[in-house]
Amino acid sequence: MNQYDTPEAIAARVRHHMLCTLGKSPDKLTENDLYLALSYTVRDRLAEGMVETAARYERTDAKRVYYLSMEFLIGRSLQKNLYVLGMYESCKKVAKSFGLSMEAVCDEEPDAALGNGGLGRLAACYLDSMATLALPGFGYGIHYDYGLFRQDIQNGYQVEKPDHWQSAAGTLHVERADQAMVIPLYGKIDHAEDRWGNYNPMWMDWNVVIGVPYDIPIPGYGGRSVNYLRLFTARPSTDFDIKIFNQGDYLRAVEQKISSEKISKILYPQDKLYSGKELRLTQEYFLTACALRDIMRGFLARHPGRGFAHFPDHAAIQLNDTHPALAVAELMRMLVDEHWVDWEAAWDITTKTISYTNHTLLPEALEKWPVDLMQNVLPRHMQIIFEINRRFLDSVAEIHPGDEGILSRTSLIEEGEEKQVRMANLAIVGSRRVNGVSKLHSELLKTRLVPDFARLWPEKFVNVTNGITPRRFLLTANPELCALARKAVGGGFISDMALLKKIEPMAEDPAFRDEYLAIRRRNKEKLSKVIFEATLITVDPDSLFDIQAKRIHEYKRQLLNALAVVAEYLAIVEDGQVPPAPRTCIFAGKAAPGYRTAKDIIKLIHCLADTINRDKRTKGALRVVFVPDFRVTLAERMVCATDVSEQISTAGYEASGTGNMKFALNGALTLGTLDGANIEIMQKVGKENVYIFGRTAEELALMEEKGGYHPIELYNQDAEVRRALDALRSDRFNPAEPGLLAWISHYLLSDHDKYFHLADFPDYREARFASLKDFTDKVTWAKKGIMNTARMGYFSSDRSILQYAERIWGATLVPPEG
Ligand code: 26Q
Repeated sequence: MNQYDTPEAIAARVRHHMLCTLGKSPDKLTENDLYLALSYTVRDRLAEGMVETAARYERTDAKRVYYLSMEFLIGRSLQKNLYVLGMYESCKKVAKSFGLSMEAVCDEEPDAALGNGGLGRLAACYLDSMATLALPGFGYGIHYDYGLFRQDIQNGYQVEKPDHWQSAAGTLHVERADQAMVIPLYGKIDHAEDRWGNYNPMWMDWNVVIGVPYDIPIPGYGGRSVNYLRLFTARPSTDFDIKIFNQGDYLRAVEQKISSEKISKILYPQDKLYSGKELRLTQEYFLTACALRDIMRGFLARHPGRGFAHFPDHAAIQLNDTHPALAVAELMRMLVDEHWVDWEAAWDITTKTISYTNHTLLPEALEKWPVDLMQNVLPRHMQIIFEINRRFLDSVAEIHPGDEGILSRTSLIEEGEEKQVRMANLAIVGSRRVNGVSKLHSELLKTRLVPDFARLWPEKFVNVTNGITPRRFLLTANPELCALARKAVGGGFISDMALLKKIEPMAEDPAFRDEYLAIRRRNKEKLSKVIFEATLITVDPDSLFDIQAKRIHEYKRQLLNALAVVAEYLAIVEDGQVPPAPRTCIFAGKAAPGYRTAKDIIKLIHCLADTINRDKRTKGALRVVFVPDFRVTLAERMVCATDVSEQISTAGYEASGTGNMKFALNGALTLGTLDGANIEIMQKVGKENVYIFGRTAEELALMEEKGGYHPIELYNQDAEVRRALDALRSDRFNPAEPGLLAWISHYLLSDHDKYFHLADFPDYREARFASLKDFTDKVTWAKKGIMNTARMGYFSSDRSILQYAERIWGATLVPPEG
């Protein structure tokens, strides 16, 4: 036991922080007081761990991994950190001694929502795993003032509200003002020559932004290793301002102050169609430049005089999608312009250091920046990208003489009316490894998205299937299930999820099954309360909880789910069918603010909920709810309370999915297509423990080739499809607003529905019915759930990180001795 472990010791630290940090009497405290005092207590513990860990990494001189990401979707920290440090149970007692409930105390913390969805949450899971494995790995990101918008619902529509998360989360980070960074932007190139007459361009007359680091400690399980996430806030440069002030240009000085502070003001929502926003480009450069300066400073401090050729032995830089892909040009610029490394050597260093993870195959989601814009914001980088491209295309032309097609396809520059920089091509050319995030995705990446590059460099392309951290999505989200598993097989599975396999035989133990179901039932009850508080809708915890929670997007096909709900409703009220068990259809997710169809889908779900929940005939049979403001904390409450997990994207579109893993780990049965990681989940947990339906990616491609997709035929053939679509057109779900839902049948009956909703509909309906029937048999249901939990070990982010370390980074673990 150390000074942080016992309730008495923790209470003493709490009293100390009440008095000395918060300046309040420690005798009487509110939930918020205790939340803050405990957060400071944890921060003390983590600060010690961080110093100890840094010294260990220093001693071993191990290779460091730098994870560059525009997004880190962290969620809440206090409760998770207490679980990770083994302090939660003691804190519960402390809270009780003050007359407070620990859950209410944790509820004081706002989510740190510095991300949009899967990509940002993956980054957070990977930080957790790197710390748990004692891998010297550090996150670099932006310390946004405003995270992802909060979602309010008004009249069934999404309304975005600002998320000023820092106002209530003040104890998370450690400011490092002494390590601030000077970042140039804009300016021009002076095409000068050096004294030997060589071309020697100089980037001049730039503006300056200061990057101030804020470190968020990331404890590994048990707290022995504590890494950190370094987030940068943009500040105006006062030196520079003073110069302008002295020149008397007061307004310009103030203007510049405002524009530099804008850079870390807000996280950009992931929009369907993204058009080149200058502020976003400055954000991407700001992150990249701050990170690379920090990395370089560390390298030079630790290896003075070592020579840059050794840089790749000491640093691996991972690009989380193309958002930080400017790192390729920035590292080249630093080496060539600032450290006088010649171009070939600099290129060798760069392409041994940087690697790139792709997260999407959607062509419209590939990042491109207008050359004119980049020239203006980053004139020297634009020059460097042109030079990289010139040399790269020369090498391609040598391998494929006379093949103009391959040159235009692989060029870093897209020609046309407006020239654009293709960030994926820049990232691929500048990387040591390129990886997809599931087996299927990595295959499609090579065969469909960038086949030319895959042929040029077959060994560059690798797969690392995504994973999730059990510390948050099992230990914190489902402590009761953890306790049950621990009782049965010991606690090792929190840091070695493969050990969960050992609970497999427990599926045959009636007492274990009963307890498994009882835990699920209590979690569903808690979720029901959350749902009621948010929506005033009562749901029955004994009904099947069927949940689709993820960003709203056409390819994820919330519409397919909604259409099945309509069909099931009509079967009840028109045909008098009595379903084998009651089903509660739960939806949650945010739509990008500019994504019209996604917002209309949210409205549709509310229309269905209003009509169906009000209809007495559906009582005890069907319920529909949309839970607003999906975020990490809501995910934690949902994944442990789900019977059926909807993973129904059009095959070939969901790169991996990670929500699918969170639900399955907690024993929900996947109702899904053969897409992304669903395929691997099915292989691991067994076909008999999932509900798979729908066309494969290959079948869909073939259909497109041979005559295309004609949903009207399905409408004519299938009476249920017909009835559901006709009902949506009839205004029965929107009596107050005629015509409101007519778009749906147009959409779904169009040959241009890229997501083939109706093609999979009959099969989907059957799979839904099969799951509902199985649900009535509690023994079967419990067995299937237990098998899911037992066999999901592979999807731990610890496994993913070990594969990154081996296949991509060449990094080793640095565990504490003893
Ligand atoms: C781009 C430009 C400007 C503004 C925003 C963006 C932007 C932001 C976020 C583009 C994309 C994203 C996020 C993408 C994402 O979350 N992809 C998901 O990544 C997961 C982790 O690999 C996968 O599991 C999901 O399948 C994939 O959809």
